[in-house]
Amino acid sequence: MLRKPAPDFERYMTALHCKEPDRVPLGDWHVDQLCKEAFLGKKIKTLTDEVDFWYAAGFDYILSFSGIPTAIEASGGMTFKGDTVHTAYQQERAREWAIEHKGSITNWEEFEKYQWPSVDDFDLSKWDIFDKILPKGMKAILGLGRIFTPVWMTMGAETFFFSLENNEELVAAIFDKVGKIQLETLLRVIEHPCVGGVFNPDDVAHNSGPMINPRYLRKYLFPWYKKIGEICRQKNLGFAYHGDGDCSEVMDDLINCGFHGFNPVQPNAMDINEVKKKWGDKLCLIGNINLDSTLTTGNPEDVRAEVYERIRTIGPGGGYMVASSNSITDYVPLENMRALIDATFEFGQYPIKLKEGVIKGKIWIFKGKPQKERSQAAGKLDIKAYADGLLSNDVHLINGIVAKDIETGISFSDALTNGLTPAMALIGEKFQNGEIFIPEMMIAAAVLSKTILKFKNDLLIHGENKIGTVVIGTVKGDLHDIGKNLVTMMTESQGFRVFDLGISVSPEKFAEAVMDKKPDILAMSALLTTTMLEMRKTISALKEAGVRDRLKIIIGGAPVTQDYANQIGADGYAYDAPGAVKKMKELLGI
Ligand code: B1M
Repeated sequence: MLRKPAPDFERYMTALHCKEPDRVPLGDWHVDQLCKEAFLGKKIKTLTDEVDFWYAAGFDYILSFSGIPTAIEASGGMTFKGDTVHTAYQQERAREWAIEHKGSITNWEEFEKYQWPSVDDFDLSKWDIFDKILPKGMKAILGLGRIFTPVWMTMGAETFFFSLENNEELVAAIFDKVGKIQLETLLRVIEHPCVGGVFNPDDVAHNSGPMINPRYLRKYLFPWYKKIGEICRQKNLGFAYHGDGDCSEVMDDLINCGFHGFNPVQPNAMDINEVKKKWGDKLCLIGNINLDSTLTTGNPEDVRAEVYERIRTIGPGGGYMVASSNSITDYVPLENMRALIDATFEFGQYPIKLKEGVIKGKIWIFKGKPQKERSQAAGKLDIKAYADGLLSNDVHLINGIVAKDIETGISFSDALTNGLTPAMALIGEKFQNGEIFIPEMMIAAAVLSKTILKFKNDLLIHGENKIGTVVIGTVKGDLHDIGKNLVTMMTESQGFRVFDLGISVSPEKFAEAVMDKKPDILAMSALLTTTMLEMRKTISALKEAGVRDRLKIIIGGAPVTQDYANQIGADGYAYDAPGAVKKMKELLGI
């Protein structure tokens, strides 16, 4: 659609202040380079080209980053390049990701040696250029504030989670370093008159809730956000937060930090109508146009209908911006991105008086989160004591409890089956209920593995073996591995032999591993809508190799559903790690 762009940063600020501007603004923070170039019909080589995109697309701002990048973007040593994957733009691309198990700082020695950047190391010259070239009405938003993400990525996810329990001072010291550098960058950049706001993308949650206990976020992270928030408020700058997943538990904290806006209200993790009711008078909601389905597997009519519906329900009264539920990725087709922009202009004029059901299309409606698996913690041993022992992160303590039971004549096999296993299931329930978080789950699973290792000889003496073999991996093109690692640890800790193929595993590699390791179960994890398709391809590869019927296949990951498992002919699906182990046992009749 041809329309004359008329950027007006006041429109953005009015929406951020939860009031009605002239129309609902666009609110995305990241648009993939391929999408921008396809939209413009030219390569983006200069800052002027970059500004051209944001202007032509109809944004009231340009968003650009300065400060410490995430480890994944940092220069030197921290990234892997993977297999190429398809995009929606007739191009293949290699994905990059942070090294999975070990980061650059895992101990004090590495901390001391680490070359921390100073604000003077950052090239901030682009802000001078933005001062000169931004079109009338347009402002720049500083993408900053990633503090949580660089901290955990610099340490590596597992080291970070374990360090919260074992080496909290090191975690605190890294937060302090990163926070200071980001704050100094903020102070330097906001001297530029072109800057109208600050945007802070720093995921702290996943589909089930916060990744770590919010008490750590309150101690180490939110004080930094608060400092940045206070500066933004003093200088009349907009301040918005991007956090995937279910952030319900920390929404009040975010408001208290001074954020005006919350993005992306991930549709399968939070119900935007509920979020609007609870926090909509204090936080402008930005996003919710579904990247899991509508924007990626839907067509332009679906996108148009979903934008209409969100503007109809969330737009009235102000405090809403249309945006994707994460970012415009290279697997969002151009026509769907265009549909999002066009529909925002078409339906977003205030006052909004849109009628229900006028625009037809397949739209996402929140129907509650999938049912969590319930397990029965039962047995003759003191399950609670076992669970407390596992959670204590003290291998000697739990070994002592098990040894005491063995002294009374119980075999280790019994202790494992009727004590440790249900204790781990109980811990799984606590995780599902949000009573404990990823670090505690990982620690308990690791302690259990060590305990099994300690008593392994006893198991061998009694002629027992692993209860089954599992090959697991994250599918091709997908680098997300925290959930997959959790499934691996839980599965191992429950007595399975697990071969973890890592991330970005191609169908061919899965098939080879199946022929080589002869597992009872193949477990695949995917976190992206586009990579989910690799699960179907893997099943086809197994069929071609003639080994599909030798094993059971289980799939999972944030966008995966039972329906999808049925569609592609997998034998099982699980919502989370405890559910995955339960499903594996069920499939093997254990
Ligand atoms: Co990404 N990311 N990310 N990301 N990221 C998601 C997954 C996303 C859902 C966020 C959103 O929509 N708002 C979205 C995907 C949307 C979609 O396509 N449907 C997304 C996107 C878009 C992207 C990029 C494209 C962003 C960009 O570049 N524009 C990019 C893609 C990179 C790539 O993979 N090629 C990207 C990058 C990244 C980081 C590198 C920054 C980082 C990953 C680092 C790493 O894993 N080493 C990251 C993170 C951290 C996330 C979120 C915030 C958290 C994921 C996580 O680790 N959760 C995520 C948002 C979210 O999940 N709501 C998001 C913790 C973990 C314990 O949960 O992995 O879900 P999860 O595992 C769960 C269950 O899913 C289940 O068990 C676990 C819990 O017990 N489970 C299984 C997992 N595997 C299973 C297997 C099973 C059974 C259950 O059986 C075999």
